[in-house]
Amino acid sequence: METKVENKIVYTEGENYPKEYKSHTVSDDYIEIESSEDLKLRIYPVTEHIVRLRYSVDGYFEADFSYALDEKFKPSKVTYVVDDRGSEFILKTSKLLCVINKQNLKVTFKTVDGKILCEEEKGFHWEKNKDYGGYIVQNSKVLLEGESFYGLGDKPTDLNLRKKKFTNWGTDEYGYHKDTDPLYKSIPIYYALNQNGAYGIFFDNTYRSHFDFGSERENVTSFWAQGGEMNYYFIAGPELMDVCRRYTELTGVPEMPPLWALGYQQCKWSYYPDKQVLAIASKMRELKIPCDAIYLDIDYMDGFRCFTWDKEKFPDPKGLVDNLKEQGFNTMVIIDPGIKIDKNYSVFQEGLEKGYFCKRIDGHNVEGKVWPGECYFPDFTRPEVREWWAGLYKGLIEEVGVAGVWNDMNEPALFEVESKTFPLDVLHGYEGNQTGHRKAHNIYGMQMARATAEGVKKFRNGQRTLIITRSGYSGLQRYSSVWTGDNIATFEHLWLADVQAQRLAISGISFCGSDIGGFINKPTPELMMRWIQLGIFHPFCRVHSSGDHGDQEPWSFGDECTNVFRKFVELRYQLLPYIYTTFYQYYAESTPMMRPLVFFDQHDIETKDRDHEFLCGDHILVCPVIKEEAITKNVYLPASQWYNYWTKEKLDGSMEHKVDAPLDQIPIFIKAGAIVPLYPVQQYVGEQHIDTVSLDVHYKDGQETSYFYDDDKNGYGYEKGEYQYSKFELMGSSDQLTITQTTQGKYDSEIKHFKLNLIGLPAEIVEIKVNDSIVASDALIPSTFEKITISWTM
Ligand code: MIG
Repeated sequence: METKVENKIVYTEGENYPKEYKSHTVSDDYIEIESSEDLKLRIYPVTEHIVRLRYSVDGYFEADFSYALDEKFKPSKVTYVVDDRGSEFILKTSKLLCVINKQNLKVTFKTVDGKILCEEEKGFHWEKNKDYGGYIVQNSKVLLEGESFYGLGDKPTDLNLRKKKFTNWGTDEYGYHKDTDPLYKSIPIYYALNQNGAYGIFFDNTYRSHFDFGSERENVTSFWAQGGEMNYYFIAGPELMDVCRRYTELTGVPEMPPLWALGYQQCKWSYYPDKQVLAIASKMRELKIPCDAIYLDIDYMDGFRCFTWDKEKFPDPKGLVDNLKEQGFNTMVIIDPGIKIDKNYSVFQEGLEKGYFCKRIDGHNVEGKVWPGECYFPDFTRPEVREWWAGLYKGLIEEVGVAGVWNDMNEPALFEVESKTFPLDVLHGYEGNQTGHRKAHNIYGMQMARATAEGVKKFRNGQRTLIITRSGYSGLQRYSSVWTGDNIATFEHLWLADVQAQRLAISGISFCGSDIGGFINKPTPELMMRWIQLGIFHPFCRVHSSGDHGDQEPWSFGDECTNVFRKFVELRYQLLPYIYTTFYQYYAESTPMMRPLVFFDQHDIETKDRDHEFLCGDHILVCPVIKEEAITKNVYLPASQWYNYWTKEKLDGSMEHKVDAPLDQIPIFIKAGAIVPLYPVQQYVGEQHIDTVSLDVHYKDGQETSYFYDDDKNGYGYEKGEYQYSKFELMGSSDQLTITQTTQGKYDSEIKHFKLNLIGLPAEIVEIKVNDSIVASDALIPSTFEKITISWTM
């Protein structure tokens, strides 16, 4: 049998299957089952909801190491039972059953009340890999009637993955389009939803891997990899949101970003010289388009040598960065992995002397052409190399004052070779478990981002930073935010940006965004307006473009666009406390910041294939307009009641509505009962001393919970409890509305007042009481109230 792999044909000897059960042992951590041909299956109950399965074909398990798992994740002590039922074993936790058929070791996952979540078709099987040694490890499951699938990171396609097939192999895809595969990132978590609930499968294998959701065979879902172990986590729901939280707990969350990193960011390939950067900055301020960061792409460097400056274009980097800082702009710079081969370049010299570059199997450094010309590439899978790399940031961060770093080309991408990346015989240290590029390729980018994050943080003097990466593997979110790479200025790409961001968020990577307006080609003014309207609801909000088609600043598309652009960026700045709170929930509770409708209500079958609308945080439903010339939109509102953000009209959920969507609006709905915290508009974070936050209170006949998080927005005190996390319980009836507040944390917030903005009350207010004293209806409310009562008569 031949399988096309990497860039040649791999020869295998056909499929093999486990034979019948021979023996088993049960230990605290796992049950190990051996079959008659020495195959071993270990099942680890990781938590009550998660079991991990590992198979060894030859009876020998590799060292147990994963870059994906968060060090902070501690498996809980699971008390599990193994029931020997003669023809099968049943492994039980309090939330999940795992049934192993003794005849063929096939595994069925069930809910505790015995409903099938996932059943094996061929189950685990393998083929010998005659070219590389080892095995092609495979697993196939029965695809259930009506089952839908989600996840897999940045795949540019419909939200529901049913009937599609994918490969994970980090690839630089300039100008990708719908269904291009593979793409930059490799995030092997998928979700399945069927009549009996939802579950997730995290296939923690970094080799080139594949997922098929009924594409090759209609009734089969399978995943396989070109090497390594069959090693996966089965994550029980029953709710998709719970599966997502559990996956995110396994693979981790980022630190809190500085609040400015949630502001609007301006980028282009490239702004230079320094005067141009300053001109862009002053134009932002002059036109009053709020902005917090400006990016320097590769041209700031001296001949694309990382950690250097082009002396002509940027004679005084510190002067420039300081100047920008005074105007409220943070400077971000790009750093690529390729180090120019140049004996007069100290980074190259040092890397070479210390043997830090990736070597091929015969001992030569791997050489590849990228922007600087021929380069060598640091092996970021070695801790000492990461430490060295981290140290290289001293100049940029500590001396020049750069605020954060953008890592690009870290698939790793190479020019002029068919594979677009390293040859497969490159070796990697892999934390002391030396291995080849086949295994290390997909994690190279995330280890670069990790080294970068560690370095930048070290030189930030206790201030938070922003890191952004193009490539990475599961768990990359612990180190960095991401963007979706080289997209194109078309309406189809606007939709892709929408879906990719939702997909990334449910794949553990909430801190994401697209190049607003499109990287390649110039957007029409209409497309630019529609894109910023979506972009402000993505946690990472940046305009970027390739620069070879003219300008892409907000004012480059005529006055109408400038004004609409400003309007939406202003909305973003008003929403900052809401988005920051949502980020905190991601950080503290592992919830995705964006939720596809099916993650909001999986019991509503209408949501299964909807991929335009999504929830941003708990309460804001965003329905971007992604069709050219559309001025209305059919939106599906899930169960609940929703306020049209623009008209304040209240609409029923569980149905479609046709709503207006003129060029200066996109449909946005706020969940009834929600309390949304808002800032005044600022030109940049910290421009104003804000002591009053507005609360948009949306009346509901019933109960709803909202949150508001605050801390110092730039330091690490929050890790020690210096934050304020307020919970608002709203309770509405036909004649009154009460809001109670409880607060966690010990931060003395500068927010002293709330200003209530009451939306949708059934009648005119008669009285407002704060903690039992009557106040004027427009009074500022102390930010530490216990209870507010608003009453009226019908
Ligand atoms: O080969 O640094 O995706 O955002 O502007 C192109 C130049 C390299 C690709 C990135 C893009 C960036 C560009 N880079």
